[in-house]
Amino acid sequence: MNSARRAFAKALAAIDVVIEVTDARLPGASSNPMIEELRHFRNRPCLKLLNKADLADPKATREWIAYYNAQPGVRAIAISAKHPADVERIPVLSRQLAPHRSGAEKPLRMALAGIPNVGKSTLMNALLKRRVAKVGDEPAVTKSQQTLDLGPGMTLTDTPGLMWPKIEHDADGFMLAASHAIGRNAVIDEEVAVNLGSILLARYPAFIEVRYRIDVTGLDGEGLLERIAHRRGCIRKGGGLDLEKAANVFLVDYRSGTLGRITLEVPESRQQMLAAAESVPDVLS
Ligand SMILES: Nc1nc2c(ncn2[C@@H]2O[C@H](COP(=O)(O)OP(=O)(O)OP(=O)(O)O)[C@@H](O)[C@H]2O)c(=O)[nH]1
Ligand SMILES: [Mg+2]
Repeated sequence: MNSARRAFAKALAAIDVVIEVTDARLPGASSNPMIEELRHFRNRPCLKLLNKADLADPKATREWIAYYNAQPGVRAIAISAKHPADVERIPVLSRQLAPHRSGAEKPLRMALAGIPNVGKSTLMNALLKRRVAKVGDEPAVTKSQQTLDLGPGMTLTDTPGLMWPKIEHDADGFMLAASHAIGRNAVIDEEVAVNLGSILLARYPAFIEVRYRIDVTGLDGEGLLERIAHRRGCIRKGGGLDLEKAANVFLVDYRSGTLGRITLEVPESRQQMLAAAESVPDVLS
């Protein structure tokens, strides 16, 4: 990852617009602070894409778009890389962000950047209308940068997913793992599922009730996982509940959108999380 970070920092010198791809289901947690820092350092404008909007809660997405569009140098839109009409907006908006770049002499140079598994390569393929990059629902599919011409006077660079060295807040780590930006070996599925369970019980209890046909009254994340294990017959050979299997059922249902259109955080909940983290004395954190 370190070399990918260095390569990105270097590439940015010859990039006019940073197209930061985030996951619309967790826009704050899936924004890489390092990309933001490097972009400011080079003074480059940002087209912020909240991708996978087809899986996210439309109301929450509207709140995030308004929040980001209030930031200087940022233009934010929600898209699905799988919807061609959404994808077509990207070159047009990028041009508006760097109007000084035009013609063959000064092509508009765009780079897709973001954390792993948010859909950068899917977008690269959609923008070029052919399969030039490998995609897959796991982190670190793309291993190196590639730059291609995107019509006359425009180039586009796909970059490997970039994580930052230390995820500061556990809540972010859990959201990232639930959405598969962090690989399976880096986290324990059961813990991730319990955490996802508590978020969904608070934000979307009806989706859980409908999908698993259970009453969620009084349940916490752990209780929910046990109920899912019962419901889905996740039983170990010896007779106990197989919570790891239940976690997998639950995570697959969430990731595929089967549970419904879900967003794990909104600007307000993120501000609260950050404020609470700041108020913890250093010795306890
Ligand atoms: N539902 C939905 N799935 C998407 C969308 N965009 C991408 N995906 C899926 O997300 C997964 C990851 O896509 P990639 O394009 O490989 O992601 P990436 O950002 O290039 O990932 P790395 O190369 O690992 O950094 C794939 O399974 C895609 O099919 C979208 O807008 N909606
Ligand atoms: Mg990729």
